[in-house]
Amino acid sequence: MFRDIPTVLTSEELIDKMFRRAKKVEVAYSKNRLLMERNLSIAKIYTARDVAVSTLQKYIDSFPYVYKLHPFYRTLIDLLVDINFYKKSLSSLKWASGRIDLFASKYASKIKGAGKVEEILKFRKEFYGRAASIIKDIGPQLKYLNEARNIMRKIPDVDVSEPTVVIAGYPNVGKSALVERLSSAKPEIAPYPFTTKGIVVGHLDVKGRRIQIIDTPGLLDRPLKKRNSIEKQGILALKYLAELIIFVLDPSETCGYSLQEQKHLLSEIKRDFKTTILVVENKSDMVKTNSENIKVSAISGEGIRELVDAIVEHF
Ligand SMILES: Nc1nc2c(ncn2[C@@H]2O[C@H](COP(=O)(O)OP(=O)(O)O)[C@@H](O)[C@H]2O)c(=O)[nH]1
Ligand SMILES: [Mg+2]
Repeated sequence: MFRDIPTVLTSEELIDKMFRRAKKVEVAYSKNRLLMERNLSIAKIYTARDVAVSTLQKYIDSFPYVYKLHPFYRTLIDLLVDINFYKKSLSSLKWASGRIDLFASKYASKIKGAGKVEEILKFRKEFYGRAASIIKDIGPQLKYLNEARNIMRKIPDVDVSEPTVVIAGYPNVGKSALVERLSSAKPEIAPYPFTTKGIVVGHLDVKGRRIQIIDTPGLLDRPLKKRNSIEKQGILALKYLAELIIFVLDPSETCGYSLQEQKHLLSEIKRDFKTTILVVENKSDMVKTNSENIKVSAISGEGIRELVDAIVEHF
C-alpha cells in the first residue's frame, strides 16, 4: 500500500543533486563568448530547476492524499504521523517547487538581457543561492516526510475493498488454527504498528467470492481496560475494517482462561464494537456445550462448513 513512497532526500542532498546535475551541463561551442555563457548559464539554471521541481513533484505525488484513504488507513496514519504537519509539509514542497520555477524564469530572462559575461555569472550565482535557500527552508519538512514515509511503510497491506472478518478471543483458544483452517492459502503476517506480533491475513475463497480473515495477535485478546491509549486506538482502527467479528470461545478452558473470563471479554467487545459478532466455540473435539453457538474444531475440521456458511450469509 505505502511501500512505493520513495526515500525523501534531505535538503543538503537535494541541493547537492541539483548542482551536480547543473555542473555537468554543456552547450555547443561558440566563438562568441557572451552568447555561449548566456546559453550555458540558462541551460544550467533550467537543469537545476528541473531536478528540484521533478524531485519535489515526485514526493507530492507519492504521498497519499489522506482524505481519500479508507478510514482504516486514515485512522492509522492519523495515529502514527501528525496529519496536520503532514499536509503542511506537502504544501510547502509545492510552494518551494513553484518558487524555484519562478526564479528560474526570472533569472533566465535577466541573463538574456545581460551584456557582460560577469553579469551573467553573477545572475547564475544569484539563482543558485536563491534556489538553495528555498530548499534549505523546507529542510524540516523534507526530514519529517522521510520519517513519516518510514513509519507508513510499516502499515499493513490489507485489502480494504474485500469483505473482512476479524477474529477475537483470548490467547490459545485457537484463533490462529481457525484462520489457517478457513484460509485457502497460508495466511500471511503483516506488520501492525501497535503490536510486535503483526496481524495475520488469510483469505477464505468460497462460492466465487473472497473474504479476508484477519487474526490480530495481541489486540483483541485481553480486556480493554488493561490497554494503553495507543493500543486502544490501534484496536479502534480495526473497527473500520471489520465487517464481522468472529469471537472464539474455548469451553475446554485448556487455553488457561475460564469460560466466564472469556465471556466477559466477549461482552466488552460487544459493547465497544458495533460490528456483528459471531460467537464460535472451538475445540469441539474436546468439549461441547449445549449452547446455541456454532461449534467447531479447528483441528478436526468439525463444524467448519457450518461456520463458512454463517460467514457467507453475513456478506
Ligand atoms: N483439541 C483442539 N486443540 C486446538 C483446537 N484449535 C486449536 N487448538 C490448540 O490450541 C492451542 C492454541 O491454538 P492457537 O491457534 O495458537 O490459539 P490462538 O492463540 O488463539 O491463536 C494449540 O496448541 C492448538 O493446537 C481444536 O479445535 N481442538
Ligand atoms: Mg494465534
